[in-house]
Amino acid sequence: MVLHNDRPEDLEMPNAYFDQWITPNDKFFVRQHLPRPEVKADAFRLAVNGLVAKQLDLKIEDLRKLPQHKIAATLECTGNGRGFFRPRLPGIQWLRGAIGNAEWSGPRVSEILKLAGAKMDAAFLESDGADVGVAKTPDFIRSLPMKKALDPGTLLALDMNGEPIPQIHGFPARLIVPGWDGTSWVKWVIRLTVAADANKGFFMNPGYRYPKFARPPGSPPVPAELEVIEGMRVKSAITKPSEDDKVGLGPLTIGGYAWAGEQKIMRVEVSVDGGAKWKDAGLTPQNLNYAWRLWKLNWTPPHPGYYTILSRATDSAGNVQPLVAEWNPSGYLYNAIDRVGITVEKSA
Ligand SMILES: Nc1nc2c(c(=O)[nH]1)N[C@H]1C(S)=C(S)[C@@H](COP(=O)(O)O)O[C@H]1N2
Ligand SMILES: [Mo]
Repeated sequence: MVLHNDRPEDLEMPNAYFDQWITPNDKFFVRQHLPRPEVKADAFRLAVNGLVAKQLDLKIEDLRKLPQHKIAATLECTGNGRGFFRPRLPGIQWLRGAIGNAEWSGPRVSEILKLAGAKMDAAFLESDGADVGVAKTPDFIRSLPMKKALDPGTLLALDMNGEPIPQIHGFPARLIVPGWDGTSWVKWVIRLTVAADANKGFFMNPGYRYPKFARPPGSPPVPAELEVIEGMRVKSAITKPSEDDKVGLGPLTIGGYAWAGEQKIMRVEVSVDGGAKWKDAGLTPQNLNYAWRLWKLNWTPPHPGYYTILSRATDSAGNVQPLVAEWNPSGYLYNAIDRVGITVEKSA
C-alpha cells in the first residue's frame, strides 16, 4: 500500500491491484481522520434514537437477526485524485488509489429505523462512529438525507467480501451509501439519530463541501456557495501501464477502472495518441449502478517512442468525463480524462 499517514493510517491502493473486480479486504484503501477506535464485539451497542417511537440499543446479534442484504458497491474518497489538481492543494495527495469495490452485506438502514418506529418523513439521519475528536480535529459525525438513508441499497454492513468487516474498515458496522462519496460511509457506527436538521459539526460544514459555482483555480472558498457532496461523477483511470513506465516493443494491455456514482458505466474509450483517435475498451460484464467496471484494451505500439495514453468514460445518464476537472478549494471530485505517458523501447 502507498502510505500517506501512519497514525491514523491513510493508505492508498497501488496500481498493481486494480486487476480484480472485487478488491481484497487487505488491499482496500484506508482513510480515517482520528485515532482508530478498537470496538470490541461484546461491548458494542448501536443506539437508535432521536425522532423514534422506541429508542433501541442493539447488539451485533440483533443486527445479524435482521434480513441481510448484499450489494456490490464502489467506495471512493472524495479526495481521490487530489494530487492531480493544479494549482496544488493541501490535503492527502491521493492519485488513483483511494477507491475500491467490495461486496457489502448487512441489514438495510430502513429496517433498523422501522424497528425503532422512526419518523420516516424526518429530514435527516445522523450517524456517529466510535472514533472521537482529538486536539483540533472534532468528532466524525455525518448526516444523510432521509431519502438516501431509506434507499434499499443503503445498508449498515457487518460483512465485507464475506467476512466480518475488518477493524480498519469499520468493525463491526459501517454505513454503505451506494454511489455517494466515502465521507458518508461512516465506520464503526455506534449511533443513528433521526433528526429534523443536519448536524452542524465540522465534517458537515465547512468540511466536505463543494462549490455550487466554479471559481477560477486558486480562488479562496466562498462559504455561502458550498454544498454537501452527494453522488459521485463519471470517472475512469488508467492503472496499467503506470506513469513513466518503460516497456519493450510488443503487445501490451492498457487497463483501469471506471465508475459513475449512482449511474452505470456504458463506455470507456482509450486513445494512445494524445486524444486524436479513440477506441472502445472492453468492460467487465457486471453492469451495475454503484459498482465500478474494469476495462482493458490490447494494443501493440507501432514503433518505439513516447506515447500519451488517455481514457474517457461515459455513464448511463450520458455524462462524459471532462477534459479538465473543475478545480475547487478542497480538491474534491477529481474526474478529468486520465492520462499516462509511457516510453516504448526497442527490445534488446
Ligand atoms: N467514523 C469514521 N468513519 C469514516 C471516516 C472517519 O474518519 N471516521 N472517514 C470517511 C472517509 S473520508 C472515507 S473516504 C471512508 C474510507 O473508508 P475505508 O477506510 O474503509 O476505505 O470512510 C469514511 N468513514
Ligand atoms: Mo474521504
